[in-house]
Amino acid sequence: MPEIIFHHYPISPFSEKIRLILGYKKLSWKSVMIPSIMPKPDLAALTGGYRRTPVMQIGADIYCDTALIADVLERLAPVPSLYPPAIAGLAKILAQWADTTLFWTAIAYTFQPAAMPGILGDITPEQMKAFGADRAAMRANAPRISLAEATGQLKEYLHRLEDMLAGGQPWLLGKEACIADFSVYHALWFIRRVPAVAGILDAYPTLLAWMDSVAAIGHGSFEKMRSEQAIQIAQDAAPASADGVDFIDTHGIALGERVAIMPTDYAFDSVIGELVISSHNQLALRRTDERAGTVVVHFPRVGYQMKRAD
Ligand SMILES: N[C@@H](CCC(=O)N[C@@H](CS)C(=O)NCC(=O)O)C(=O)O
Repeated sequence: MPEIIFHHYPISPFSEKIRLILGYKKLSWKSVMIPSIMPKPDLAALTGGYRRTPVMQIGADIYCDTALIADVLERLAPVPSLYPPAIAGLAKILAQWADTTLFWTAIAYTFQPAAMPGILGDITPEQMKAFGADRAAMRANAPRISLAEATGQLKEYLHRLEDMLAGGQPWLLGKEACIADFSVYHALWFIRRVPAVAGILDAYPTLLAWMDSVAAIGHGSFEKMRSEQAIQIAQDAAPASADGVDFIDTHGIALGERVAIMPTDYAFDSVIGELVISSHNQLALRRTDERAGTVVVHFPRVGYQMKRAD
């Protein structure tokens, strides 16, 4: 098993999704703490500018976005599977809804004025202000729903999720856990950890019991690693070979051309390098960094956009 280096911070919901998947697959991993707001110079040395959280590193390969990180963990440790064959398509589609619609509804609900002090832990008003400014810049002009809409929509989503468990099944899609359990869980985890807003979940006891089962999975075993050491590991390693990976060209861009890749939804920081993978579900580019050396930065297809870099 290669060394799994996970770059994250404690209160990040998407990080909690992957920490639990690491636990589900009983993996050992290295934990590198990253800042929750910009600047993130050590993370940028590895990613080339992608700033979102979390990021997974294996040697000189850097994996952005939890959808792709989950796929890589599935490849490294196929059992137990995140994508049981009979429900794989449905699981991925439900996970994508949870990582976008449900997540942003949960965020809009949780960041209400009365809850502010409990959300980010023990921080000063200046730090709170800096956090707000950072997220406003990251989200650019992305629309944000009002608290009234978030409350009503969240209750309806919670009701639907509670209905999914009504037949007595242990996991959202049946007898086996799958990627959707982890994606739905992390958005609700963010609400539950803030006492001023957690009460909204009390009306859904079956959902709360399911949340307890997901939480009981734990985070696997991990040790702390310093970011400088993670950069040194990248510098000392060579990226994995991309030979034999399927090439699917939907952009009219050949392997080896210089490209810029960035998210389609928010945090539009582009990463520039030479295209090395353009497969059915992944895009990856190679770049050379002063501190990290030559690294390959991987992104999922879904949720990302690529352009030729001029
Ligand atoms: N689609 C991304 C979303 C990641 C995301 O939005 N993460 C939040 C934290 S939970 C983030 O990046 N916030 C800004 C930051 O950490 O700088 C994924 O699945 O990894």
